[in-house]
Amino acid sequence: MLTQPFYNLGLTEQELNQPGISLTTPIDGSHLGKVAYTPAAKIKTIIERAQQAFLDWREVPAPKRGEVIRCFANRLREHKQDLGMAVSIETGKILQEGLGEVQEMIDMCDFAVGLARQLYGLTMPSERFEHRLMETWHPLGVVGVISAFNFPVAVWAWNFALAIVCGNAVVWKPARKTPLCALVCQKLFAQAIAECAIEVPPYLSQVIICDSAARELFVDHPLVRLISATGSTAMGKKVAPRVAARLGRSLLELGGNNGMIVTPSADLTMAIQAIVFSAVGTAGQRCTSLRRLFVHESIYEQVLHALKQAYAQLVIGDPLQPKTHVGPMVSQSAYQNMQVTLQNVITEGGKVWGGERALVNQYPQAYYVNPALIEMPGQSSSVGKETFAPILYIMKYKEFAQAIALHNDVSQGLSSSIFTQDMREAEQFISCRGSDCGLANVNVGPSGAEIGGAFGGEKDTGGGRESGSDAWKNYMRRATNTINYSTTLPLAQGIKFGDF
Ligand code: UN1
Repeated sequence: MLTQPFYNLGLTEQELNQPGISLTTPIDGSHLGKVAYTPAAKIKTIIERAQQAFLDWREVPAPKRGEVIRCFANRLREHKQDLGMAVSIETGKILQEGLGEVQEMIDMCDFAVGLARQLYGLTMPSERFEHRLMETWHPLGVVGVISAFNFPVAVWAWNFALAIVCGNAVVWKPARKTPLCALVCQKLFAQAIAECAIEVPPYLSQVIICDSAARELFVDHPLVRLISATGSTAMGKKVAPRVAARLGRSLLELGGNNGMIVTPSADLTMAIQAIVFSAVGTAGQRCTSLRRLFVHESIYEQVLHALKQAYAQLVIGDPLQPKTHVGPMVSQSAYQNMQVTLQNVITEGGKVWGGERALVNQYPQAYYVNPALIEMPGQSSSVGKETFAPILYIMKYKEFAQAIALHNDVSQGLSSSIFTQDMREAEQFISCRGSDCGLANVNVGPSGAEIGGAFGGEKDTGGGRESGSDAWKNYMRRATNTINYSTTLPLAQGIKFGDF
């Protein structure tokens, strides 16, 4: 029963049978349940309740707020298997990756717990006698999280864990394809609150399932001080101007079109491993998936041959089976987009291996594909677009500088990597004249980032940074404080204004 993990995680029969959106699993197209849309008329109340929760929560000392996230992490550890399965079932990603996503949540919670004692501000020397200049960080308010289907829980957790320890309330709008994972996370958070000794205000964490009218009300509401949105560049371009129009903050994690350069000195065994995982993992439906491969002409044939051999060994099928490497695509339309791109690249001079639908007889209602390898004569217009599918374009280069120029010659700037043993090439790639992406890796593929670093990218990727490092600052407001402990009132810049 594919619904079992959701029941194990606390959803009830009634909650899975509301009038509303009908949900199916990409695994075999079978019905999972129905969930209700949040009525547009309720959005305002939900946000106002979140604001009330925030007003109480901001008074709780940050380390105590961290304890609640510690309790949540304990729930996640306990339910890792069921939640990992729920992720697999709702998205179609293989169980290893579903479990990986839950681990990513746990890691993020652990990070946030530590951070709860480290929300540091700087102290600067004041130019004035007996004055102190310093920064303090305060909670922001209501944080709105818009998450995508492909990471239905981990990316929310990046935002949620930080937002909560920073003293905010969170309203979460999950992708319409993956609301069940969001609802079970709410259950686990409720359990965490119940067993934690900290008093938590009601409505600190809420989920809304929106049609477009409700989404606009959410995005436009002035009490939602930050909108953190993950999804396509097209979505970001709709959301960001609305938030900007009310001078709200947005944090965007949008499309990627990630590249890898393989140079003559590369360890090819490692490179092939990395290429295959990054290109076909999550059926090519990660923001960080590898889509563009630039191989030096001297090793091009060797790399292509090795990739074809590796692709021939991929096991495509039920993502819950331990031997499967590639599960289904998320939907029929995702599959159709892939096919349109494949048609287009042929007219652009591409030579395509794979890409066909697989397992049609076994799963007539699901969309499994053979990942596609495409030799491209150059970076055509299709290569410049992000098709959310297991499509890998392979291109030759001669000069290293040309490879970097080609690599950067797309509108997106999320993740990138180089395989080389030449330290000059490696250092150049991560220097200011190298990759223009938010993530630039050496001898590591572009997908599968750890939570400890700041995650995000430039250009059409939207510029946001989430998860580790100092990304917590997105969820707080900074106050600069000048304190005078002298008995006089000297003005800054030495201005003389007279005595009164
Ligand atoms: C995404 O695809 O939206 O680095 C996020 C990775 C994962 C997160 C991907 N840790 O691939």
